[in-house]
Amino acid sequence: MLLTIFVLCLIPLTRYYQIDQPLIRRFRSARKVDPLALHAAGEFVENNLGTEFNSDGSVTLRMIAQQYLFVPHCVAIPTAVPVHLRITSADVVHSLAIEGTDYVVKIVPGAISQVTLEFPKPGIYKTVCREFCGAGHYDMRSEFRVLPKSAFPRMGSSDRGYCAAQ
Ligand SMILES: [Cu+2]
Repeated sequence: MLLTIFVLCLIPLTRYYQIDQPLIRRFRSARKVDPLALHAAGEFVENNLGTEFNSDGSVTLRMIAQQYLFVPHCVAIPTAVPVHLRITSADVVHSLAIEGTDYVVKIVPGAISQVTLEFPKPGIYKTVCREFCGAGHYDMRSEFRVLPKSAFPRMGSSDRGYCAAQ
């Protein structure tokens, strides 16, 4: 009996990264957003989604996960620069897994997940949701188009990069 309890207690420890940091952050009240008001105000309004070039050469990529899509559906990213992905959910728990890499980001409504990614080589990276989120889960996909830096036009500070803009 004691052993069973002990083993059950160990499971959350081994799954720490899945249970997980956005959720813990949420209770620490850092990086909170209102999932029902993402479109209304704040950094996740529609014309702020996509890639933004920062003055230090890095890129900030803002996305929303919702049943059953990622917004924007396709984003353009330059190679070999730090990409600060900031993503949140408009409804339930999702995750963003980038095929061909080890990157998986858990996305929890009410919290912003932030990770820094880097893509050394150009290519098309398919991304999928790996958290079962409902009937349309298996169609929940998007695409990262990683392009050489020269493929990007000079973007103003209010421009955002996504595939249709290329
Ligand atoms: Cu899903």
